[in-house]
Amino acid sequence: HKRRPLIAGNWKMNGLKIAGARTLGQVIEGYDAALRAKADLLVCPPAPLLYTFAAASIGSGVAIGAQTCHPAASGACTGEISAEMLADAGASAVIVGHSERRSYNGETDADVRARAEAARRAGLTPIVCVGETREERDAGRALDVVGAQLAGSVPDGEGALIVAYEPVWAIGTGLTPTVADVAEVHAFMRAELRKRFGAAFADGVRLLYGGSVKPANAAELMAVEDVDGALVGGASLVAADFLAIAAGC
Ligand code: G2H
Repeated sequence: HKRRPLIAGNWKMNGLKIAGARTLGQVIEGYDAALRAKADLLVCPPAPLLYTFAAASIGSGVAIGAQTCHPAASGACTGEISAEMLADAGASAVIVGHSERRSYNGETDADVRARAEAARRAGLTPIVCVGETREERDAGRALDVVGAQLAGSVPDGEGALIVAYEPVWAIGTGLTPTVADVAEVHAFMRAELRKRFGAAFADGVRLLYGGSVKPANAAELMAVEDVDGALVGGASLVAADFLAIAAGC
């Protein structure tokens, strides 16, 4: 691998205190020397679990992240959580612009960029998500859509950055694009980042694939040159599966 792989678990709105702690404990216990040599691990639980997860993972090498953040640092925004608060709770990264947030919460590229900027301001690494819908892919527009989302959602400046390519039609559906399609999109994203930021920065950015990643398909996806890890939803809720995906790096 040109970049150290990252396997990130997006628990979405799943995981309660007791069962979640058990799963995290299994992930920590399973993150042995062989796995540490292969990949970084990041677990992104629902926000109420962040603080205890961060405390429980100290010294384990497993990092803890959040699933979204508000653009502002503080203020009258009932129900929202700032990047500063996530950092205060022990998160080191935050997913921004997941397709579920883009579609259910109406987040635009500009919103996603503002959240990514907030993450950097708070010292968190933003994991910026992009990806086309089935209709867009069928219309031959996948690269156009991904390029536009990348241009609009990734902040200026050479700060911390991870990008996740998640084709909307592959999310939670069990469907995955072909390895060739993933390779094409990831090479395209790398090229777009090089154009905008130069190779020195772009070649260091980790590009994750997300969408129905499971132990059975992880190894072939992780073998793609510009795939530097995975953003795992459903399979990250089972520690053995999450660890098996990392073992496939
Ligand atoms: C895509 C992915 C994780 P899943 O949303 O972000 O979820 O692996 O369940 O498709």
